[in-house]
Amino acid sequence: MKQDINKNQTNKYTLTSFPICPFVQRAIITLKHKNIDFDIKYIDLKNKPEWFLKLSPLGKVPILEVENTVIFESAVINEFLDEDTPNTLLSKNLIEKAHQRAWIEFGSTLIMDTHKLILSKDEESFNENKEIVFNKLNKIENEIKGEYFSGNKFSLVDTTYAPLLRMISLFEKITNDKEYKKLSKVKTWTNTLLELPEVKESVKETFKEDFYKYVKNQTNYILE
Ligand SMILES: N[C@@H](CCC(=O)N[C@@H](CS)C(=O)NCC(=O)O)C(=O)O
Repeated sequence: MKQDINKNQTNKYTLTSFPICPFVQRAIITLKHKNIDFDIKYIDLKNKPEWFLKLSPLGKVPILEVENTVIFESAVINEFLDEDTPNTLLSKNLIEKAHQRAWIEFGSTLIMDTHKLILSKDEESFNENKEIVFNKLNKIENEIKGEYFSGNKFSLVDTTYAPLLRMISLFEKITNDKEYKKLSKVKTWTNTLLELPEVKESVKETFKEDFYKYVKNQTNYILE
């Protein structure tokens, strides 16, 4: 459930986005879930503006401008946003919090693996990349504790995996695979996350078409 309007917000946040980027979406989900007011700037990653290259040390989105500081790396942005506003989305129990952070890190790597899988150019590389992704999804399957990753409370772990699970859900070559079909908890978790308004609203209405177009520009294999 989304939190009430954040009345305690003092800082002004500006997020720089490339709309189909899962790392950006992860930050938007946190902002929207916590009802944090923010401005958004869109850039074209193929034609990065000078002002952006000056602000982003790695030339990557997302970046979050707050006061006169630039924060980069989506996991750090998320933790900052979470700490800068009430009602944390991480466990208050230190061990559980470390466990959540570890699985967030695991999710960040899996986003890259999944991106690679989706852009595989032929059957051989697709199968190799699929093994890596499915191996990790199987590990996640054994960690999911309930409706959300950590049980009945939405957390920063969910914000990390929602964009990744949405990407996977767009490709039948992945979802029709018999190994994927066995991942019952991952599938239920995906359905729960994709129904959340903050997850739906973290992308434009044209996301599916935009993402297919992005993929098609690089390979046809996964869409064949
Ligand atoms: N580790 C970074 C990854 C961000 C990332 O890879 N962003 C991609 C778009 S999804 C990007 O900006 N790529 C631009 C480039 O590499 O030139 C994070 O979590 O923020």
